[in-house]
Formats: sequence, C-alpha cells, structure tokens
Amino acid sequence: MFVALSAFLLLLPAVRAQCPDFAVYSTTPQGTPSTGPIGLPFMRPAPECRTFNSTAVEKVVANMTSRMMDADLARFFENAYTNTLDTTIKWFNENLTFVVTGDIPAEWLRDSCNQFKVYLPLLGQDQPLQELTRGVINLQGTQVLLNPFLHPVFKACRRSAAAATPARPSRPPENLTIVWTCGYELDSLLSFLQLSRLYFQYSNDKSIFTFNNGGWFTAVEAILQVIAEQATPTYDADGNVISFYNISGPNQQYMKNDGRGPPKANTGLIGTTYRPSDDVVYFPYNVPHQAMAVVELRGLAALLKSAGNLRPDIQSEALARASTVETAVMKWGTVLTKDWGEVFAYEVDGYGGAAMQDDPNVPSLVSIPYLGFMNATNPIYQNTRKMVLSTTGNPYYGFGPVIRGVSSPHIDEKHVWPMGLVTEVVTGTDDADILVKLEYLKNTTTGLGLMHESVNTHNVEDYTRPWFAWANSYFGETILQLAQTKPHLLFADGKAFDYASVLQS
Ligand SMILES: *[C@@H]1O[C@H](CO)[C@@H](O)[C@H](O)[C@H]1NC(C)=O
Ligand SMILES: *[C@@H]1O[C@H](CO)[C@@H](O)[C@H](O)[C@H]1NC(C)=O
Ligand SMILES: *[C@@H]1O[C@H](CO)[C@@H](O)[C@H](O)[C@H]1NC(C)=O
Ligand SMILES: *[C@@H]1O[C@H](CO)[C@@H](O)[C@H](O)[C@H]1NC(C)=O
Ligand SMILES: *[C@@H]1O[C@H](CO)[C@@H](O)[C@H](O)[C@H]1NC(C)=O
Ligand SMILES: *[C@@H]1O[C@H](CO)[C@@H](O)[C@H](O)[C@H]1NC(C)=O
Ligand SMILES: CC(=O)N[C@H]1CO[C@H](CO)[C@@H](O)[C@@H]1O
Repeated sequence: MFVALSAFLLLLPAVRAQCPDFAVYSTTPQGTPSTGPIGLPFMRPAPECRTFNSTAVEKVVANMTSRMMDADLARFFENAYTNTLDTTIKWFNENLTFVVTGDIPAEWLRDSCNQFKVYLPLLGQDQPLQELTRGVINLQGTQVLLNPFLHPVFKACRRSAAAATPARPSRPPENLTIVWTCGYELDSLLSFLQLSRLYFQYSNDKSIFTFNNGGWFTAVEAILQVIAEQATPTYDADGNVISFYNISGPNQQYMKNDGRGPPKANTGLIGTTYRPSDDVVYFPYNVPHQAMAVVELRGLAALLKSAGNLRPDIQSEALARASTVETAVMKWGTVLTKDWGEVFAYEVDGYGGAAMQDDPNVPSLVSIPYLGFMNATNPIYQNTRKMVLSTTGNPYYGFGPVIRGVSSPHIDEKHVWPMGLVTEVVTGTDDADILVKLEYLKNTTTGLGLMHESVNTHNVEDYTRPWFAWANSYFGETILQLAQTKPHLLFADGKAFDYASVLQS
C-alpha cells in the first residue's frame, strides 16, 4: 500500500513547480483589495496553481459574493471557503486523497474531516468532488488501521522506535516512517466516524464500506476497541495499573506516570491523553470529547442502519457505549459553581479534579451545540458558555484592543484563536453579538484575508499560522450557515441561501 503511495508522491504535476509556496504566498497581500473599509486582498492562488477545481464551489462563491452586503466579509469568505481545495490537496487518485493542514505538510484526521465538511452539501452536484471526498475517508481509514492511536501523516515520527513499550505495545506497532506525531486524541478517531456519517448522508455512496476489502469496518472495530480500553479506570480491583496507553515520546510533551498520563477513576467516560489542540490533558476525561463521542457513536449506528442495516453488532456496541458516556458526562463532567451555577468542566478525572476553562480547538465546550450534543438553549450549556466567555470564569479568555475570546496554552494565554470566535458565531443566538464577532474576525487577519491560528490580544501583527486550512473551511461553513439561517445578517434582500437552486443555476 505505502509503496504505491510513494509512487504517487513522485507524480506531483510538474506544472506546480512554477507555483509559489502558499506558506509564503499567504504572508503578504496578493490580489486586488475588496471595496470595503478594510480592503482585504484576493488570496486565491492563480487558477493553474490550484490543487483541485470544483464547479459547484465556484457557483457557491459567485452567488454568495455577489449577494453579500459587506464587501470585506465577502472577500474573506471567498478566500477562506476555497482554501482547502485550492491549496491543500497534495495528491489524489480514484481511491485516495492526501490533504494537508496548510503550512504544516502533514494530514490530521481532525483537520481533514473539518476541511471537507464544508463541501459536503455540494456532493450531489459535483461527482469529482464526491470522489475526492471519498478518497479522504479511504485514506483516513487506511491510516486508522495502521495505528488507531496516532495521527495519520506521511513523515517520520521523531520518537525513537525503542520508546514503544514492550509490555503494552500499540496495535499494530506504530510505523515511525509514516506518522507525524505520536499523541492519542479521541476526537481524531471520532472525526473519521463523523466524516463517514456525513459523507454517506450527502452522497448515499456505499463504496467506502467495500474499499480495501472492507477495511473501513476493521478501522471502526479498532476505534471501538481503543474506546473500550480507554474507558477502563487506571486501577483494577487489586490496585494493579491497567492503563493501555504508553506512547508519549520526545516529539510530544511528556506524559506523567511512564507515559500513561494522569489517573482516571471508574466513571464510564473515555480517556484521552492529548487535547484537540495537541497539548497534553490536565485531566484524562475531556468533556467536549465525551459530547462528540455520544453524537458520533449514535451517528455510527444510524449510518450503518441507513446503509442497509449493516453490522448490527457494531450498531449495538456503539449505542450502548453512547448511553453509558451520556449518563456519565452528566454525572462526572458537570460542576456546581458559586458564580455560574451548574456548568461543564473542560476536563475531569472522576476524583473531583476538574479543569475549569475552555480551549478554542473544536471540540470545545462552546461548540457543544455545533457538535450536536445539546441545544444552545440548554441551561447547563448556557451557564458554561457564560463562564468560559468571561474574563473571570476562564483563565484562557484573552482580551485587549485587538480581539477578545478564548486563547490556548498551545500558543499562550495572550493569543486568542479566531477559530474560537467562529464557534461563538456558529452557536450564537444573538444577532448583535454575531455581528461584533464577525467584525473581530475581519479585523484580525492582519490585512491578509485568511484565518490565522491565533492573534495577540494587543498586537495584530503578532499572529501564528498564515495558512490554516481547517480554520478557513470552518469560517466558510459558518458564513454559509448564517446565509441559510440568518440571511438578514448577510444579504440586503434577506432571502435565505439555497444550495439546490444555486447549484442548478
Ligand atoms: C513502514 O512504512 C514504510 C513506508 O511505507 C514501509 O516501507 C515499511 O515497510 C513499514 N514498516 C513496517 C514495519 O510496517
Ligand atoms: C484547475 O483549472 C486550471 C485552469 O483553470 C488548470 O490550469 C489547473 O491545472 C486545474 N487544476 C487541477 C488540479 O486540475
Ligand atoms: C443566487 O442564487 C439564487 C437562487 O437561490 C438566484 O435566484 C440568484 O439569481 C443568484 N444570484 C446571483 C447573483 O447569482
Ligand atoms: C482503486 O481501488 C480499486 C478497488 O479496490 C482497484 O481496483 C483500483 O486499482 C484502485 N485504483 C488505484 C489507482 O489504486
Ligand atoms: C434541540 O431542539 C429541537 C427542537 O427544539 C429538538 O427537536 C432536538 O431534539 C433538540 N436537540 C437536543 C440535542 O436536545
Ligand atoms: C474593527 O475595525 C474598525 C476599523 O478600525 C473599528 O472601527 C471597529 O471598532 C473594529 N471592530 C472590533 C469589533 O474590534
Ligand atoms: C511501562 C513502560 O514501558 N513505561 C515506559 C513508557 O514510556 C516511557 C517513555 O516515554 C518510558 O520511560 C517508560 O519506561
């Protein structure tokens, strides 16, 4: 399999040799500025340098940008929405697609899922795009099979092979020539389930189930096994440590307790060792991970049922696990606070330890309605949202003249992540607040018209990552959601955007 993949790598089109590296291209303004007060530049690469062309995407762009009232927001949308297809498809064939995150030449399960989610409503009208998306799932499945604990990427993991624990080897043994980082993150595995579920919902294409001799099912079984193991507590009845995880190494922040991380009580929750930011957890049960697990395990069962009642055994295991986690997260994942009432903690351990904060990387606490776990009107969600979006309730809420929002220790406490503001918009119910957040987003691209990873609350020039494709897709997805559900915020005529009529025109 991987010998074949290397061969495709060598076949990268020669025409792209003349194209600028987008990691550099994205650091200076390029095309004509938009006509709004900010004047955001056109940042799409020249047509011959784009890594994939989609007629459906172009139709959406043309319709949206000609209707949007705010010329700066329209330009930002156009740059961001097209970014994954324009710049991150490293190679593809009829079965497989390798998509990088942007300025890091590696693919993440989480990022690639989110990079493609925004294009799913177009699949019925764009067969090549559907095949490309199917290729993302096929490659993700192949990578999950290689080692469900690891991020899937094509670059040497810097950890030495000797660090793999002989007592509890990861299964199958990690292949250090094909993995970028060695951190187990529950949501990465759930992302694969999510993209599979949504892909089938929009395409009705069953070929993902048959590719590679049904490797998709083997990958799903591996995921369920990881989940079952990680839902076991640290100590058995005799006090023996029964953790299954020990693969931290020099290229990751070191996990305490011989690489196993902080102890977990017997709760029914599913452990993780790294956060969606790729930072180590403070406590092993990340609450947004649990919310996503409940939704995606039920989604897995629904997917299999709708695809012809496939694998009833997997369906029942997934449903049973989802119910256990749902009950457990309401019991162990909530905290009664003095100032905010009952809220979700960001992470817990089942012993009373709790991280009272949020992190901007999705899945996050603010994103709970976007994940589909709860409605925005749920009182515990409302309390949690108030807490983590306040300067007194969340140690990682950064604020200053440039931007205010959730920051992350992944960079530092004074760099707010625009992605967190996108989450505030996509889960937002207050029009005035949504408009303010859109202002912040437009104001903090450092005049470059694309999403950054993080921006200093006091200095817009101090930002990280000029080319972050997930954040760009997420922004595009959110603007399209507003266009459908709150069109009066974007369009003068207030008429909702409608995929079917736009794509047929
Ligand atoms: C690891 O991957 C490389 C590159 O695809 C391959 O040549 C090698 O055989 C693999 N090693 C193992 C142990 O699977
Ligand atoms: C996209 O279309 C342009 C022409 O508009 C072409 O030059 C380019 O090669 C196409 N890209 C791909 C990946 O097919
Ligand atoms: C956008 O699409 C709508 C159909 O939803 C169509 O009526 C309208 O004319 C299109 N507008 C532009 C400017 O393309
Ligand atoms: C794609 O998969 C099919 C079915 O497994 C196989 O016959 C075909 O050769 C594959 N194509 C490529 C380019 O690997
Ligand atoms: C959210 O609200 C809708 C309608 O009010 C309801 O149908 C749906 O079940 C709710 N979802 C959740 C997760 O509570
Ligand atoms: C965005 O920038 C404009 C122009 O400098 C400024 O008037 C506005 O207050 C800013 N908005 C926010 C939310 O910072
Ligand atoms: C039990 C065991 O094998 N523990 C190892 C876990 O990994 C660390 C290095 O990351 C080793 O130091 C431990 O010996």
